[in-house]
Amino acid sequence: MIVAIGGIDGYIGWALALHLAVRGHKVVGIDNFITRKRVEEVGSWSATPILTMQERIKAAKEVLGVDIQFVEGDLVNYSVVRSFFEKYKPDAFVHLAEQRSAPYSMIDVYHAVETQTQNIASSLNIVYAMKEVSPHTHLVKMGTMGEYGTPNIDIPEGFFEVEYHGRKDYLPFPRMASSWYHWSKVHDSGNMMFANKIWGLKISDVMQGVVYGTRTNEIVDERLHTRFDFDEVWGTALNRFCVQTVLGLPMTVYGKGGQTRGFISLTDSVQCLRLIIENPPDKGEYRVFNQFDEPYSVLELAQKVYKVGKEMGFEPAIAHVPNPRVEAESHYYNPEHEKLKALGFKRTRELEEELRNMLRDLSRYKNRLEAKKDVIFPRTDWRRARNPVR
Ligand code: USQ
Repeated sequence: MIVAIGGIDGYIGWALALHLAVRGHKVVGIDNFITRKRVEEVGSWSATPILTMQERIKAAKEVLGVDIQFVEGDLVNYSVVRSFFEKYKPDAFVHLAEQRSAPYSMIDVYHAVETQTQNIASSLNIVYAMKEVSPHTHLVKMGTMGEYGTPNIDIPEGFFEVEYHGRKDYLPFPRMASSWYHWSKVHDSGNMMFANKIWGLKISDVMQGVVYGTRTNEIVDERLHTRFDFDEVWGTALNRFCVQTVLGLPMTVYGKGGQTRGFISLTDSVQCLRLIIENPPDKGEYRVFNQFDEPYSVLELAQKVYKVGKEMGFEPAIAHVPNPRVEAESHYYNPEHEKLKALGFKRTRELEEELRNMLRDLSRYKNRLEAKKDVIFPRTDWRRARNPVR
């Protein structure tokens, strides 16, 4: 298949490109390198040193024997998107090119507006370009489990049957997101559903949980590393806990740590995305997947890192710091996740094994982590936007 990856330079994008290329898919990526700039903006960098795109592509050829094509471009620019679709007419387009950090979107009004306008505009540009020049393309749109929030009932995969005042319907499950970033994905989901309804485009909307890990089966050489963020804005919970443990810093569990989320390893994330690509929807179908291995509370994860860290000779510690976010301390959480299993998804990495790999991999880059120690502790506060004057 010809698979296009929007955001190929990112954490999942690069790992997915290698995974698909090794399996014989023709991969073409597009990126404007904005994540590199935005991570620099908050004073950080990737824990793993990452090469330029040209060097990455060369390394993929030398190490894995695969060819990856690349176009530099911004998906917010419609003419760029349309030309891309006209040229490559991909069988699938995986949209991983949105601003993906909740804290980044909460910094101030500019970051909130930037997140929502860029995320929503890029997705709209893609569906318009598909409709105009490539209607056979299957759009795999990265959404987030955070769209649903934490309702006090089970969470279905996108839709549920509801009865109200004696009448029944099959409707989108309510979305109750918890950051401007997560809301941008909710708005996207509405737009994707509508694009499918009016033009019959094939769309898979992927509600993914928090991703963790430093490697996949294809990342077998230092030159093939994908990025790995750990600062308070770009790093996610479990990845940050491993970095904190390597640095001898306490793990920053926000509040009591009762917040529960679905988590998935990077290896399993790219496996799921491949299954979705290789099993496209029927013509005119819009489908929703909940993509995660297992739900864990934040405290449970910190305790796992503590246990594995201790076994490996680190001196882990857990700190309960005031929660900078507005979220429930503890709550019911039971999302369904059967559809990917029906496509053949089987979890490949056990959490403790993956934590061992992460702690080992990150220890090799301890100097890079030390150098950015100051940007690890949380400072972006949901209740207090920073001075918005530019
Ligand atoms: N948390 C801590 N300590 C930390 C960092 C986070 O306790 O040092 C807590 C947060 O308060 C939250 C949970 O861990 O309750 C998850 O936070 P996160 O930063 O790991 O993840 P989140 O902001 O939800 O966003 C990440 C990705 C986003 C993706 C989302 C999937 O950045 O792109 O959409 O995970 S989900 O969480 O399922 O919505």
